[in-house]
Amino acid sequence: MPPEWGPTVGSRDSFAVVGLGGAGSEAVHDLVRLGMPGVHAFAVNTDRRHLANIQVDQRILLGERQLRGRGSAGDRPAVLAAAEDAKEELVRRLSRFEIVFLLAGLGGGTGSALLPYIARELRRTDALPVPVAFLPFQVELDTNSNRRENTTDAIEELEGMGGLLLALSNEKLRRFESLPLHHVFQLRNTYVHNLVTSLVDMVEAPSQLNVDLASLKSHLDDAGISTLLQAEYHISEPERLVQQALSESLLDFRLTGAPSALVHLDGGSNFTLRTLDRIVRTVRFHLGEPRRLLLGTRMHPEAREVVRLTAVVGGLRPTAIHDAVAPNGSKPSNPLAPSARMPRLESRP
Ligand SMILES: Nc1nc2c(ncn2[C@@H]2O[C@H](COP(=O)(O)OP(=O)(O)OP(=O)(O)O)[C@@H](O)[C@H]2O)c(=O)[nH]1
Ligand SMILES: [Mg+2]
Repeated sequence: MPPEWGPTVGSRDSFAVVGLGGAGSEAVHDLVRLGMPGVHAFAVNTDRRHLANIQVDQRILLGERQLRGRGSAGDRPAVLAAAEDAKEELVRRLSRFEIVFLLAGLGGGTGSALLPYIARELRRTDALPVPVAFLPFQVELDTNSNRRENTTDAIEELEGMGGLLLALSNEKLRRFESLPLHHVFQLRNTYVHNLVTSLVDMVEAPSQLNVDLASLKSHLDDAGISTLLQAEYHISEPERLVQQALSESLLDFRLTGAPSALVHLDGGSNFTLRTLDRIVRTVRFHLGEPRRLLLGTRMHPEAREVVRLTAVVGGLRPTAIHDAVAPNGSKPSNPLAPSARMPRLESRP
């Protein structure tokens, strides 16, 4: 257990991160290593040996009867059957949290089955599930029809549910292609860590203009498919802050003509109304006049050079993530993620 590990917050346990299958569990392992105070970590897998090496609070082995603890080798229906057997137990353990981040690499059997399955079951409870899907490399999809089918089935089910859906395509990691692969996955996991901790901070810490869990949930109810964006930038360039959140994202998304946004800003005593205006104006410009904009701020008593923006942007096209796994050549361009620049991937202090 890492030294940063703190007690869970509040009377009801507040937050959980749950790794599903191999890639999802490895991602949660990294998140824990980067420090998630107050966040409970789980790993769920059909592969006993893989599960044993993951550093989390609780490990859950599924499908011993069907799969004998050896993983599913891409057999999504077998994992769905195993999940059905364990449904009550899974829901009982996970529904006591306010927000449950569910992480999985799509394409294999375990993560592709469990991500939509558990998200759907949690949506029937008071917990807010936040699926985080890692989309396979194009070559995996082009050369393996089972991986493609598992991926598209999972995405279709997730998009059909609406709500928050964070999809990160491995293809976007090609901008780091000269680095070792494990390092690239670590960079991506650092990016996910920033997203998770931003959302947790946004709903948890008291603010001047408050965005709490209830307002987040009611915003999501009406927003269709939504994504989460996060950036930090120097206070002197508020426009760059917004541009960075939108254009340097590793997430896959495309907007409809009528998006909505919940924007939360975290700054210091030197954060002025003029800075706020410039940020809001830039958000409105980039989102093409959102039909709804909810604003939250938290200003710390000391001056801060850096402003942090966390945004939940709704109104994504249901086919947006599909596009990310479309066969080569049939991909439309992403109007809001054109940048090939290096994103800032360092963890926040
Ligand atoms: N090992 C690993 N794979 C990743 C990672 N990120 C994305 N992937 C992708 O995750 C996809 C799913 O692989 P796994 O997670 O191993 O599959 P699984 O969910 O355990 O499913 P089965 O092993 O088939 O039961 C693959 O297409 C990988 O390309 C990562 O950080 N580590
Ligand atoms: Mg596996």
